[in-house]
Amino acid sequence: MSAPPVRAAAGFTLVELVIVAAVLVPLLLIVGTATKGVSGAIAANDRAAEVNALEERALGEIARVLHFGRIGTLCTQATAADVKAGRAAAVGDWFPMPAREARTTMQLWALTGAQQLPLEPPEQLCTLEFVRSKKEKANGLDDDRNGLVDDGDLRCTTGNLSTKLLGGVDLCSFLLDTGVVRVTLRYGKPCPVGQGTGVRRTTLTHTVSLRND
Ligand SMILES: [Ca+2]
Ligand SMILES: [Ca+2]
Repeated sequence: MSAPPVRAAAGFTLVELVIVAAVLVPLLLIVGTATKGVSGAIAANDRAAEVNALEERALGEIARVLHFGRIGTLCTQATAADVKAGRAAAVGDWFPMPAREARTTMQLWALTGAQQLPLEPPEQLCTLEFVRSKKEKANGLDDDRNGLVDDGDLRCTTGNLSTKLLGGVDLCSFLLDTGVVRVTLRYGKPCPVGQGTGVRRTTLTHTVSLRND
């Protein structure tokens, strides 16, 4: 009696294995790249597992505004120190954002709007800003006793629409440095029931390149 065909015993021929590999390897590469992108975007220092959809959405919106934003239009709001240094006429005025200085407000024109007219870029003015809670003063104290000092919200205004991206923020920093903006956000949330008391803080960092025009 002759031996059964090798193909039946092996299950797959070499040619079939090559075809399967040719299909699977690119798929695995795509999945790997996507995973790397997400983990690179969200560098949470201590509570990575707790970064939920809300925080991801906030970072996603910041990235979208910055990614489509024009670096040449980037401004920040003047503080008393800026006025004293002669950079702006009054506190609160928008002026070109200085490099390598941590700021809590940022405004720029970005291609995030809806296309209204043919050939007209869908540009709109976008503002990202830390807005301190009405119950808090900038005094280094937790005035409203929620466990966070001088805390507030990160808000985003695009066109006429203003939305709260993240609450319980006690550190918000936008730093311009050679074509990129580094965003650092620290926020706190009450500990989940049964997991201790007080507030848990998470710090998110994100670096986005801007369009160079
Ligand atoms: Ca507080
Ligand atoms: Ca305070």
